[in-house]
Amino acid sequence: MTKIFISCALPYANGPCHLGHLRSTYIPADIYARYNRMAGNEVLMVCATDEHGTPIAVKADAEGKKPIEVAKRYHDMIAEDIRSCDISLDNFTRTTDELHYKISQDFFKYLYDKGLIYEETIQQLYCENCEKFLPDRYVEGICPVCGADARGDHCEVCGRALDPIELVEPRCLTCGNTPVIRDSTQYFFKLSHFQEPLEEYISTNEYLPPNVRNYAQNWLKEGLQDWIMTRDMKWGIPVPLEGAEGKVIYVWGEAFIGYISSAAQWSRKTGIPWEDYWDGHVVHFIGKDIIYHHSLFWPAMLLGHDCKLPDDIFAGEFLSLEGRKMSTSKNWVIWVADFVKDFDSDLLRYYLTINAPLNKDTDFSWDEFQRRINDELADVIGNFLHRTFTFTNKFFDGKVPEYKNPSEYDLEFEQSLKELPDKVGELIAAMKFREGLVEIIKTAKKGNKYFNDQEPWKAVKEDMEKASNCLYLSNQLCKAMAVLLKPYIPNKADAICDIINISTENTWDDAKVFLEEGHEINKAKPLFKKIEDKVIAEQKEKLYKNLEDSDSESKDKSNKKDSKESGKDKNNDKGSKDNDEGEKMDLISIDDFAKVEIRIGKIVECEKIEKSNKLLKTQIDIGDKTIQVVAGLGKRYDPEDLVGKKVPVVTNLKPAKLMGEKSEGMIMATESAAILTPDDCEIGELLM
Ligand code: B3M
Ligand code: ZN
Repeated sequence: MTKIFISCALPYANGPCHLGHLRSTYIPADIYARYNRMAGNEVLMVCATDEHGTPIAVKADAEGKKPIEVAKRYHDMIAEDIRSCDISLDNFTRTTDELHYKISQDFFKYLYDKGLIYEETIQQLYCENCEKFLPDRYVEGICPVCGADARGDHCEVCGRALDPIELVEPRCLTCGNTPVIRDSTQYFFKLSHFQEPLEEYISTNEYLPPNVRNYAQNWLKEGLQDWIMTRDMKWGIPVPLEGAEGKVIYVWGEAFIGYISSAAQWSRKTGIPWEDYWDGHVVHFIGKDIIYHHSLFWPAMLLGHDCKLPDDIFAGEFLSLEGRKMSTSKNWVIWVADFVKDFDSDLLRYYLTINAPLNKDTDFSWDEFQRRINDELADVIGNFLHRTFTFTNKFFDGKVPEYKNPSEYDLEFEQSLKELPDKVGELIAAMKFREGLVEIIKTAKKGNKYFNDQEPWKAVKEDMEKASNCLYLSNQLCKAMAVLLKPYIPNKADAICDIINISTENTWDDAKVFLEEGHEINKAKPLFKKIEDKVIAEQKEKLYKNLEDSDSESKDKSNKKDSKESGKDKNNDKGSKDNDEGEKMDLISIDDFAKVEIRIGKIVECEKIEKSNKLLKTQIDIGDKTIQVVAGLGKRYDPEDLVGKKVPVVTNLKPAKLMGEKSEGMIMATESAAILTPDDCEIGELLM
C-alpha cells in the first residue's frame, strides 16, 4: 500500500471552469485518484483556488469591487464546477485562507534566512497617470523574444516568463499610457543556484513524461535566471520582512504552497499528517502551459527547503473547440456549468478521456461528442448491459444463471474477462487513461459479439446450458464493468452497481470476483440514452451565436479604441485571458507545415448527406486519382454550385468517417465555409 499525494493545478479565481481545465487537469487527476483508492492505496487529493495575482486585482478594479469579492465569487463557481463533475478532491481551499498566508510567509522567510532570497534594486515600469507600479498583467506589450502580443510576466506564445520591463511598446493596462521606468527594491529567489540539481532531477526522474522532460530540458539549456519573488501592489500576501512594506509575494511564489496549505488544512480537519503522503508518491496534475513553473521553479523552492521533490508532473495538453482555439474573451468556450445543465457530467468525462491521449492536443466537437456517446457508450456499453439485464430478468427470473460445461468459446470469453481488471489497472497506473478505457470498450464489443454468436434467445429453447452459460458470463462482464468504469464515469458505474444489486463501494480486485450463481439482479433501466441530432444542433447554434455576439461586441470595442475606457472594457470579458487555455497554443515550425500536402483538385461529384444540414459528400479529382471528401460546406453551397469547381485540398489527412461516410481529405475553406477558388491552377498541382 502506497500513500499518494495528488494535486490539481490551482485554478485562478478570475473565471469559472471550462472544458479545457477539466480535460488537462481535473479529469485525469480524478481518474488516477479514484483508481488508486480502489487499488488499496491511500490517496490525498488537494486543490485550491489561486486568488492573488494581477488578473484578479485588475478585474476587481474594472468592476469597482474588492479583489476578495471577485475571488470569492469565482471560488464558489469553481467549487461547484468541480463538484458537478464529481472530482473527488479530499480538500479544496483558497490561497486567501489564513493558513495559506502563514505557511507561505514562513516558507518565504525560511528561504530568505538561508540566503536564497536576496534584495536588489531594479528598474520597473511605473504609470505616472495611475501613480502606481505596473507589475505583471498591469502592462501589455510585445514579447521581445517571439514578437507576439504578451502580457507582463509571461508570453503565452513562446511560453517564456518575462520581466515587464523587457516588453516592446509597453502600455498601462488601466489607462493605456506608456509607462516610465523607476527604481524599486525587490526580492529575488536564487533559481540559478539550483541549475545542477535541477538538471539531475529532470534527467534522472523515471516518472516524468516526455513532454515535461523536454520542455524543462530546453529551459535548462538556456541557463536558469533568478526569479523575482515580490511585487509592489496591495493585493497579495505581504512580504514578511522588515522594510518590505507595500510589497507582496509574487503569486507564483506562493501558489504552489496551496498544495501544502490545502493538505495542511485537511490534516487539521482529519488529524492525519499530510506529510506522510508527501513522503510517499507525489503527482502534480497541470496544464502544459505551466510546465516551466512546476518542473523548475517549484522544485527549486522545495530544494531550498530540503524537501522531497514531486515524483511526477503530469501535463495535459490543450483542447480546442470545433477546430479553433478556445478563447474566453471571444466567448469561444464551453463553460462547465452550462454543459452540466444539459448533459450528465459522466458523458463529458467519457468523451474528454476517450477523445485522445492527454499528451496530445485535441478538439471538442459536438458532432464527435454525439457520435462517441451514441456509438460507444450507448451502442456498445449500454447495449451490452441492457440486453444482459433484460434477458436475465425475462428468462432467468432475474437471477445469475448456472455455469456448467463451458464451451471453448465460453472459456475464451471468460479468460478475457478475467484479464481485464489488471490490464485496465496497469494502464491507469501508468497514466494511460484513454488506453484503459479503450480496453473496457473493446471487451464490451467482444461481449456483444459473444452474445450475438451465442444467440441466447434461440438457445433458451434449444440448448439451455448454452443460454445460461452465456448469461452467466455476460452478467460477470457487467459486474466487471461496473467496477472498472468507476474511475471514469462514477455516476454511471454506481447506477450499474445498483442494477446488479451490489455495493457501490468496490475495490479494484472486486472486478475479478464473479457474481454467484443465483445472485439476484434488479430490473434493467436504460443507462445511456442516445443524443438526438436536434440537441446537438441546438448546442452548436448556441455556441456560434456566442461567437457572433462577441464579434459584434468586439467591433463596438474597436470603435471605442481611442477612448479611455477601452482598457477597462477588455477586462470585463467573462473570464480574463488568463483563463484562456486555447490562446496558449504553440507556434508551429516550417517543418510542421511542410507535413501538410495540399493539392489542387476538381470537384467532380457532390451530394448532400441526409440527416446533416451542412455536410456534403464530394468526389474530387486530384490528378492521379479521385478521392472522397466530406465537407461542411452545405450551409453556404448547394451541391450543384460546387461541381466543376477547383479547390485546394489537403490530401494526406488520415481518412476519417463523418456521418458514416469515408472522408479522405479536407477542402480548404474559410471559417465561414467559403471555398477558395484557384482558377489559374492545374488539377493535381502541389501547393508549396
Ligand atoms: N493558477 C493557473 C494556470 O496558470 C495557475 C496555476 C497555479 S498552480 C500552483 O493555469
Ligand atoms: Zn495607467
